[in-house]
Amino acid sequence: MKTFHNPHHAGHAGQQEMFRGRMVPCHEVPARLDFVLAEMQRRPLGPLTPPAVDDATLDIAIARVHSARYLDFLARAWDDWVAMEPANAQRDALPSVWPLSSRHGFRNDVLPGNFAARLGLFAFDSGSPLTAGTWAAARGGAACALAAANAVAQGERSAFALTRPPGHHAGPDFLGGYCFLNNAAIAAQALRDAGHARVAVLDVDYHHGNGTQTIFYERPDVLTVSIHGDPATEYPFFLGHADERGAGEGTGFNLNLPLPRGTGFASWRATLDTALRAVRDFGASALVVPMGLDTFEGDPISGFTLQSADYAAIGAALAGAGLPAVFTFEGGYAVDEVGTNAVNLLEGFQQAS
Ligand code: SP5
Ligand code: ZN
Repeated sequence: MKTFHNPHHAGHAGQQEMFRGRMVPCHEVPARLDFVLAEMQRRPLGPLTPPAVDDATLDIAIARVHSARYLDFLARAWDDWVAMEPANAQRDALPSVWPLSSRHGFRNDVLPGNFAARLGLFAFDSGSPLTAGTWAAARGGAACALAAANAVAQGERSAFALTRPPGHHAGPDFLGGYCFLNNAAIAAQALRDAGHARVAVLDVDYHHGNGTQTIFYERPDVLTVSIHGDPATEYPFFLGHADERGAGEGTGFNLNLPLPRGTGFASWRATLDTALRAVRDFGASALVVPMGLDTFEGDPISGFTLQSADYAAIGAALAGAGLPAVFTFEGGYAVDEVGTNAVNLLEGFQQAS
Protein backbone atom coordinates (compact mmCIF):
# COMPACT_ATOMS: atom_id res chain seq x y z
CA MET A 1 0.00 0.00 0.00
CA LYS A 2 1.35 3.40 -1.00
CA THR A 3 1.08 6.05 1.70
CA PHE A 4 1.13 9.78 0.96
CA HIS A 5 1.87 11.82 4.06
CA ASN A 6 1.32 15.55 4.45
CA PRO A 7 4.57 17.41 5.23
CA HIS A 8 2.60 20.56 6.14
CA HIS A 9 0.27 18.98 8.71
CA ALA A 10 2.02 20.32 11.82
CA GLY A 11 1.42 23.91 10.68
CA HIS A 12 -2.19 23.34 11.67
CA ALA A 13 -1.95 23.36 15.45
CA GLY A 14 -4.93 24.74 17.29
CA GLN A 15 -4.49 25.76 20.92
CA GLN A 16 -8.01 25.38 22.30
CA GLU A 17 -11.55 24.52 21.24
CA MET A 18 -14.80 25.77 22.73
CA PHE A 19 -16.68 23.09 24.67
CA ARG A 20 -19.78 23.84 26.72
CA GLY A 21 -18.83 27.42 27.51
CA ARG A 22 -15.18 26.75 28.24
CA MET A 23 -11.99 26.67 26.24
CA VAL A 24 -10.39 23.18 26.44
CA PRO A 25 -7.16 21.89 24.86
CA CYS A 26 -7.58 20.76 21.24
CA HIS A 27 -8.10 17.03 20.71
CA GLU A 28 -7.00 17.16 17.09
CA VAL A 29 -3.24 17.64 17.60
CA PRO A 30 -0.15 17.15 15.37
CA ALA A 31 1.10 14.25 17.54
CA ARG A 32 -1.76 12.11 16.19
CA LEU A 33 -0.15 11.89 12.80
CA ASP A 34 3.34 11.46 14.25
CA PHE A 35 2.16 8.37 16.14
CA VAL A 36 0.78 6.85 12.93
CA LEU A 37 4.03 7.62 11.08
CA ALA A 38 6.07 6.04 13.88
CA GLU A 39 3.96 2.87 13.79
CA MET A 40 4.28 2.71 10.00
CA GLN A 41 8.03 2.83 10.40
CA ARG A 42 7.84 -0.13 12.79
CA ARG A 43 5.41 -2.05 10.55
CA PRO A 44 5.92 -0.82 6.98
CA LEU A 45 3.01 -1.27 4.59
CA GLY A 46 4.82 -0.01 1.51
CA PRO A 47 6.35 3.20 0.11
CA LEU A 48 5.86 6.32 2.24
CA THR A 49 6.23 9.63 0.37
CA PRO A 50 4.90 13.16 0.29
CA PRO A 51 2.40 13.71 -2.54
CA ALA A 52 3.76 14.93 -5.89
CA VAL A 53 0.86 16.97 -7.27
CA ASP A 54 1.21 20.27 -9.12
CA ASP A 55 -0.63 23.34 -7.81
CA ALA A 56 -2.90 23.85 -10.80
CA THR A 57 -4.06 20.22 -10.85
CA LEU A 58 -4.67 20.34 -7.10
CA ASP A 59 -6.74 23.54 -7.36
CA ILE A 60 -8.97 21.88 -9.95
CA ALA A 61 -9.48 18.75 -7.81
CA ILE A 62 -10.37 20.82 -4.70
CA ALA A 63 -12.77 23.01 -6.69
CA ARG A 64 -14.63 19.89 -7.84
CA VAL A 65 -16.08 19.51 -4.32
CA HIS A 66 -15.82 22.96 -2.66
CA SER A 67 -17.37 26.27 -3.77
CA ALA A 68 -15.22 29.12 -5.10
CA ARG A 69 -16.65 31.45 -2.44
CA TYR A 70 -15.58 29.11 0.36
CA LEU A 71 -12.11 28.50 -1.08
CA ASP A 72 -11.50 32.25 -1.49
CA PHE A 73 -12.50 32.71 2.14
CA LEU A 74 -10.27 29.89 3.39
CA ALA A 75 -7.19 30.88 1.39
CA ARG A 76 -7.24 34.40 2.87
CA ALA A 77 -8.74 33.65 6.27
CA TRP A 78 -5.58 33.86 8.38
CA ASP A 79 -4.40 37.12 6.82
CA ASP A 80 -7.87 38.63 7.21
CA TRP A 81 -7.97 37.53 10.86
CA VAL A 82 -4.61 39.16 11.62
CA ALA A 83 -5.68 42.29 9.72
CA MET A 84 -8.60 42.73 12.17
CA GLU A 85 -6.02 43.49 14.88
CA PRO A 86 -2.31 42.66 15.10
CA ALA A 87 -2.70 40.81 18.42
CA ASN A 88 -4.78 38.20 16.59
CA ALA A 89 -1.50 36.78 15.25
CA GLN A 90 -1.09 35.12 18.67
CA ARG A 91 -4.65 33.74 18.79
CA ASP A 92 -6.54 31.09 16.87
CA ALA A 93 -9.59 32.22 14.92
CA LEU A 94 -12.90 30.77 16.14
CA PRO A 95 -16.40 31.92 15.16
CA SER A 96 -18.73 33.54 17.67
CA VAL A 97 -21.71 34.54 15.51
CA TRP A 98 -23.63 32.43 12.99
CA PRO A 99 -26.41 33.00 10.47
CA LEU A 100 -27.85 29.55 11.34
CA SER A 101 -29.89 28.85 8.21
CA SER A 102 -32.30 30.70 5.98
CA ARG A 103 -35.22 29.41 8.07
CA HIS A 104 -34.13 31.86 10.77
CA GLY A 105 -34.54 34.77 8.38
CA PHE A 106 -30.80 35.46 8.15
CA ARG A 107 -29.17 35.87 4.76
CA ASN A 108 -26.20 33.83 3.63
CA ASP A 109 -25.94 35.31 0.13
CA VAL A 110 -24.22 38.55 1.21
CA LEU A 111 -20.57 38.12 2.17
CA PRO A 112 -19.96 40.09 5.41
CA GLY A 113 -17.14 42.67 5.41
CA ASN A 114 -16.36 41.73 9.03
CA PHE A 115 -14.04 38.69 9.19
CA ALA A 116 -15.57 37.27 12.39
CA ALA A 117 -18.95 37.29 10.68
CA ARG A 118 -17.45 35.73 7.58
CA LEU A 119 -15.94 32.94 9.70
CA GLY A 120 -19.37 32.31 11.22
CA LEU A 121 -20.90 32.12 7.76
CA PHE A 122 -18.55 29.32 6.74
CA ALA A 123 -18.25 27.38 10.05
CA PHE A 124 -20.79 25.22 11.87
CA ASP A 125 -19.07 24.91 15.25
CA SER A 126 -16.67 26.73 17.59
CA GLY A 127 -14.45 23.71 18.06
CA SER A 128 -12.38 24.01 14.89
CA PRO A 129 -9.69 26.64 15.34
CA LEU A 130 -8.24 28.18 12.21
CA THR A 131 -4.51 28.90 12.64
CA ALA A 132 -1.62 30.40 10.69
CA GLY A 133 -0.80 27.12 8.99
CA THR A 134 -4.33 25.78 8.48
CA TRP A 135 -4.69 26.56 4.78
CA ALA A 136 -1.28 25.10 3.84
CA ALA A 137 -1.98 21.99 5.93
CA ALA A 138 -5.46 21.47 4.50
CA ARG A 139 -4.16 21.98 0.97
CA GLY A 140 -1.32 19.52 1.60
CA GLY A 141 -3.93 17.03 2.79
CA ALA A 142 -6.01 17.46 -0.34
CA ALA A 143 -2.82 16.74 -2.30
CA CYS A 144 -2.42 13.47 -0.35
CA ALA A 145 -6.02 12.50 -1.14
CA LEU A 146 -5.56 13.29 -4.82
CA ALA A 147 -2.25 11.39 -5.01
CA ALA A 148 -3.84 8.38 -3.31
CA ALA A 149 -6.81 8.45 -5.71
CA ASN A 150 -4.45 8.73 -8.68
CA ALA A 151 -2.39 5.76 -7.46
CA VAL A 152 -5.54 3.65 -7.21
CA ALA A 153 -6.84 4.91 -10.57
CA GLN A 154 -3.53 3.75 -12.04
CA GLY A 155 -3.95 0.23 -10.72
CA GLU A 156 -2.77 0.11 -7.08
CA ARG A 157 -4.98 -2.09 -4.90
CA SER A 158 -4.93 0.53 -2.14
CA ALA A 159 -3.43 3.83 -1.05
CA PHE A 160 -3.48 5.84 2.17
CA ALA A 161 -3.74 9.62 2.56
CA LEU A 162 -2.02 10.17 5.92
CA THR A 163 -2.94 13.72 6.71
CA ARG A 164 -4.47 16.10 9.19
CA PRO A 165 -6.56 18.14 9.71
CA PRO A 166 -9.23 15.53 8.95
CA GLY A 167 -11.88 16.16 6.29
CA HIS A 168 -15.18 14.30 6.51
CA HIS A 169 -17.15 17.04 8.33
CA ALA A 170 -16.20 19.72 5.75
CA GLY A 171 -18.93 20.39 3.20
CA PRO A 172 -19.18 22.21 -0.12
CA ASP A 173 -18.87 25.59 1.60
CA PHE A 174 -18.31 24.99 5.28
CA LEU A 175 -15.75 23.90 7.87
CA GLY A 176 -16.37 22.25 11.24
CA GLY A 177 -15.58 19.17 13.30
CA TYR A 178 -11.83 19.92 12.98
CA CYS A 179 -12.21 19.67 9.15
CA PHE A 180 -11.55 22.24 6.40
CA LEU A 181 -11.24 20.42 3.07
CA ASN A 182 -13.01 17.10 2.53
CA ASN A 183 -10.15 14.76 1.62
CA ALA A 184 -12.37 11.70 1.16
CA ALA A 185 -14.74 13.60 -1.15
CA ILE A 186 -11.79 14.93 -3.15
CA ALA A 187 -10.51 11.36 -3.55
CA ALA A 188 -13.95 10.02 -4.53
CA GLN A 189 -14.43 12.77 -7.11
CA ALA A 190 -10.91 12.20 -8.49
CA LEU A 191 -11.72 8.50 -8.92
CA ARG A 192 -14.91 9.46 -10.78
CA ASP A 193 -12.96 11.83 -12.99
CA ALA A 194 -10.37 9.11 -13.69
CA GLY A 195 -13.10 6.89 -15.12
CA HIS A 196 -14.61 4.95 -12.21
CA ALA A 197 -18.34 5.17 -13.04
CA ARG A 198 -19.51 4.34 -9.52
CA VAL A 199 -17.56 5.12 -6.37
CA ALA A 200 -18.60 4.16 -2.84
CA VAL A 201 -17.58 6.01 0.32
CA LEU A 202 -17.77 3.92 3.49
CA ASP A 203 -17.14 6.14 6.52
CA VAL A 204 -16.08 4.27 9.68
CA ASP A 205 -15.30 7.29 11.89
CA TYR A 206 -17.28 7.50 15.17
CA HIS A 207 -18.92 10.70 13.92
CA HIS A 208 -21.32 10.95 11.00
CA GLY A 209 -19.58 12.12 7.82
CA ASN A 210 -21.97 15.01 7.32
CA GLY A 211 -19.75 16.93 4.91
CA THR A 212 -19.32 13.99 2.56
CA GLN A 213 -23.02 13.17 2.72
CA THR A 214 -23.95 16.75 1.83
CA ILE A 215 -21.44 16.96 -1.05
CA PHE A 216 -22.87 13.87 -2.78
CA TYR A 217 -26.47 13.93 -1.50
CA GLU A 218 -28.14 14.55 -4.86
CA ARG A 219 -25.83 12.34 -6.91
CA PRO A 220 -26.40 8.74 -8.02
CA ASP A 221 -22.74 8.14 -9.03
CA VAL A 222 -21.24 8.28 -5.52
CA LEU A 223 -22.79 6.13 -2.80
CA THR A 224 -22.18 7.49 0.70
CA VAL A 225 -22.48 5.09 3.65
CA SER A 226 -21.65 6.00 7.25
CA ILE A 227 -21.56 3.95 10.47
CA HIS A 228 -21.56 6.30 13.45
CA GLY A 229 -22.81 7.29 16.88
CA ASP A 230 -26.53 8.14 16.76
CA PRO A 231 -26.81 11.89 16.08
CA ALA A 232 -29.74 12.03 18.51
CA THR A 233 -27.04 12.16 21.21
CA GLU A 234 -23.70 12.37 19.35
CA TYR A 235 -21.83 15.03 17.39
CA PRO A 236 -22.54 16.42 14.74
CA PHE A 237 -26.15 16.10 16.00
CA PHE A 238 -27.92 17.78 13.07
CA LEU A 239 -27.35 15.14 10.38
CA GLY A 240 -26.74 11.39 10.19
CA HIS A 241 -30.17 9.90 10.84
CA ALA A 242 -31.29 6.66 9.18
CA ASP A 243 -34.09 8.35 7.20
CA GLU A 244 -31.63 10.44 5.13
CA ARG A 245 -31.56 8.43 1.91
CA GLY A 246 -30.45 11.07 -0.64
CA ALA A 247 -32.46 13.53 -2.71
CA GLY A 248 -33.41 14.03 -6.36
CA GLU A 249 -31.33 11.80 -8.62
CA GLY A 250 -29.37 10.83 -5.51
CA THR A 251 -32.37 9.25 -3.79
CA GLY A 252 -31.35 5.83 -2.51
CA PHE A 253 -27.63 6.60 -2.70
CA ASN A 254 -27.00 7.64 0.90
CA LEU A 255 -27.13 5.17 3.77
CA ASN A 256 -26.75 6.09 7.44
CA LEU A 257 -26.25 3.36 10.02
CA PRO A 258 -26.41 5.10 13.41
CA LEU A 259 -25.58 3.03 16.52
CA PRO A 260 -26.18 3.93 20.16
CA ARG A 261 -23.40 5.23 22.39
CA GLY A 262 -21.83 2.22 24.13
CA THR A 263 -21.96 -0.05 21.06
CA GLY A 264 -19.31 -2.79 21.07
CA PHE A 265 -17.54 -4.64 18.29
CA ALA A 266 -20.03 -7.50 17.73
CA SER A 267 -22.81 -5.10 16.84
CA TRP A 268 -20.49 -2.70 14.99
CA ARG A 269 -19.07 -5.57 12.91
CA ALA A 270 -22.58 -6.80 11.96
CA THR A 271 -23.39 -3.26 10.85
CA LEU A 272 -20.26 -3.23 8.70
CA ASP A 273 -21.70 -6.23 6.85
CA THR A 274 -24.87 -4.21 6.14
CA ALA A 275 -22.71 -1.37 4.83
CA LEU A 276 -20.64 -3.72 2.66
CA ARG A 277 -23.81 -5.26 1.20
CA ALA A 278 -24.97 -1.78 0.17
CA VAL A 279 -21.58 -1.14 -1.48
CA ARG A 280 -21.81 -4.44 -3.35
CA ASP A 281 -25.43 -3.88 -4.46
CA PHE A 282 -24.46 -0.42 -5.72
CA GLY A 283 -21.86 -1.93 -8.05
CA ALA A 284 -18.98 0.35 -7.14
CA SER A 285 -15.65 -0.17 -8.88
CA ALA A 286 -13.69 1.78 -6.25
CA LEU A 287 -14.00 2.43 -2.53
CA VAL A 288 -13.03 5.39 -0.35
CA VAL A 289 -12.77 4.78 3.39
CA PRO A 290 -12.71 7.83 5.67
CA MET A 291 -10.79 6.05 8.41
CA GLY A 292 -11.56 7.37 11.88
CA LEU A 293 -10.11 5.48 14.82
CA ASP A 294 -12.31 7.25 17.36
CA THR A 295 -14.52 4.15 17.67
CA PHE A 296 -11.78 2.90 20.06
CA GLU A 297 -12.81 2.23 23.65
CA GLY A 298 -10.13 4.58 24.96
CA ASP A 299 -11.15 7.53 22.80
CA PRO A 300 -11.62 10.63 24.99
CA ILE A 301 -14.52 12.17 23.04
CA SER A 302 -16.42 9.16 21.68
CA GLY A 303 -18.62 6.33 22.94
CA PHE A 304 -18.01 2.97 21.21
CA THR A 305 -15.89 0.23 22.78
CA LEU A 306 -13.76 -1.23 19.97
CA GLN A 307 -10.40 -2.79 20.93
CA SER A 308 -7.09 -2.50 19.08
CA ALA A 309 -7.29 -6.06 17.68
CA ASP A 310 -10.72 -5.29 16.20
CA TYR A 311 -9.18 -2.89 13.68
CA ALA A 312 -7.33 -5.72 11.90
CA ALA A 313 -10.66 -7.53 11.50
CA ILE A 314 -12.23 -4.35 10.08
CA GLY A 315 -9.41 -4.06 7.54
CA ALA A 316 -9.88 -7.70 6.50
CA ALA A 317 -13.65 -7.24 6.14
CA LEU A 318 -13.12 -4.15 3.99
CA ALA A 319 -10.71 -6.09 1.77
CA GLY A 320 -13.48 -8.66 1.33
CA ALA A 321 -15.36 -6.13 -0.83
CA GLY A 322 -12.70 -6.85 -3.44
CA LEU A 323 -12.45 -3.20 -4.51
CA PRO A 324 -9.44 -0.94 -4.91
CA ALA A 325 -9.50 1.42 -1.95
CA VAL A 326 -8.33 4.85 -0.85
CA PHE A 327 -8.08 5.39 2.91
CA THR A 328 -8.08 8.89 4.43
CA PHE A 329 -7.02 9.56 8.02
CA GLU A 330 -9.93 11.11 9.96
CA GLY A 331 -10.61 11.08 13.73
CA GLY A 332 -9.01 9.14 16.59
CA TYR A 333 -7.99 11.05 19.71
CA ALA A 334 -6.50 8.38 21.97
CA VAL A 335 -3.12 9.59 20.77
CA ASP A 336 -0.98 6.81 22.25
CA GLU A 337 -3.01 4.10 20.50
CA VAL A 338 -4.01 5.83 17.27
CA GLY A 339 -0.92 4.60 15.39
CA THR A 340 -1.44 0.98 16.46
CA ASN A 341 -5.13 1.10 15.58
CA ALA A 342 -4.58 2.76 12.18
CA VAL A 343 -1.83 0.34 11.13
CA ASN A 344 -3.83 -2.64 12.45
CA LEU A 345 -6.68 -1.68 10.10
CA LEU A 346 -4.49 -1.01 7.08
CA GLU A 347 -2.36 -4.12 7.64
CA GLY A 348 -5.55 -6.17 8.08
CA PHE A 349 -6.74 -4.88 4.71
CA GLN A 350 -3.41 -5.53 3.03
CA GLN A 351 -2.98 -9.05 4.40
CA ALA A 352 -6.50 -10.04 3.32
CA SER A 353 -6.16 -8.50 -0.17
C1 SP5 B 1 -12.99 14.28 12.52
C2 SP5 B 1 -13.65 14.18 13.85
O1 SP5 B 1 -13.60 13.12 14.48
N1 SP5 B 1 -14.23 15.28 14.34
C3 SP5 B 1 -14.91 15.26 15.59
C4 SP5 B 1 -15.30 16.61 16.06
C5 SP5 B 1 -15.92 16.55 17.43
N2 SP5 B 1 -16.03 17.84 18.01
C6 SP5 B 1 -16.79 17.93 19.24
C7 SP5 B 1 -16.00 17.33 20.34
C8 SP5 B 1 -16.58 17.53 21.70
C9 SP5 B 1 -15.42 17.51 22.67
N3 SP5 B 1 -15.80 17.06 23.93
C10 SP5 B 1 -14.81 17.31 24.95
C11 SP5 B 1 -15.05 16.44 26.10
C12 SP5 B 1 -14.01 16.68 27.15
N4 SP5 B 1 -14.16 15.72 28.19
ZN1 ZN C 1 -14.74 11.46 14.48
